[in-house]
Amino acid sequence: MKFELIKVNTKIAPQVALIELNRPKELNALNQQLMGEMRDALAEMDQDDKVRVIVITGNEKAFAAGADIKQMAERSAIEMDRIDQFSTWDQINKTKKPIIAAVSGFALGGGCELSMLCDMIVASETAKFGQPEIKLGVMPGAGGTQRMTRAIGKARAMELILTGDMISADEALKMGLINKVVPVELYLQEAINLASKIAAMPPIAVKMAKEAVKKAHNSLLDDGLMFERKNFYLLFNSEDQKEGMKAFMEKRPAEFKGK
Ligand code: DAK
Repeated sequence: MKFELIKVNTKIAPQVALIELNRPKELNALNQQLMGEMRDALAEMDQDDKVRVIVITGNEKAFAAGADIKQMAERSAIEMDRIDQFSTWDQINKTKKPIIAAVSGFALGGGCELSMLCDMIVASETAKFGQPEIKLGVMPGAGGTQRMTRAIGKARAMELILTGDMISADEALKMGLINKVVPVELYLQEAINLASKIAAMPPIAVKMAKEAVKKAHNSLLDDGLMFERKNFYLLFNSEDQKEGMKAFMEKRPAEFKGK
């Protein structure tokens, strides 16, 4: 398969595949094309007997700075619903093989949500996690309110989601959001090492164990995701969303009016 916005290496280590987000100038902002390519690559790897574990990474500066604000700034709730990017995220979430996020730099908004959708997160000391959507007049829409709350608890998730503050890799580790923190020059190799360890395990048991761990919270998660999704769409009918995203593009502080 030919990809433009991701790079794929199915032989980064024996039975380990790597997907590298490749929009460096935009800090790997997740536009529709990139997410579509990721969905297709993961679907193919899930069917490929030579791949047992997948690592998703960005670059040193950014794992991903969020969904592409420029692409969604002018959209209405109805357009968002018609485009239905959630079906792409849902497909990605159905990947049966383990996925490890190797995160350095910014993992914000949709980028943080993508890392949390992965099964494990290995971070560099420079990684920063956050859900800054509130500053744009919206809220997390791709699982952030649900997965973060389950990972770090209500009080801390509430604070991060309502303030839009970022946390460091060390803080994320203490909170239980991520698995490991290593120096920046090692984060990708460390993620590949973890992937290789899992790739050496019996693949059917790995698949079933992953499925069972996800089941531990998924029934409630599905309801929560639907609820989050509805509220996220609704916000695209607000003036504050238009102002928040416009202000980002014009590089000025937003003036919210509560409308
Ligand atoms: N979208 C589009 N462009 C972005 C971007 C983003 N999220 N983040 C950065 N960029 C672009 C910048 O506009 C800039 O482009 P130029 O001005 O050079 O053309 C370039 O990347 C470099 O960024 P900066 O110049 O801003 O770099 P700095 O180092 O100064 O700052 C930063 C880095 C990460 C602090 C800053 O770029 C920033 O605040 N970025 C926005 C972070 C953010 O608010 N993220 C949340 C976005 S909302 C959905 C699924 C998911 C979502 C929504 C829907 N569905 C399935 C429907 C998720 C929503 C979000 O993530």
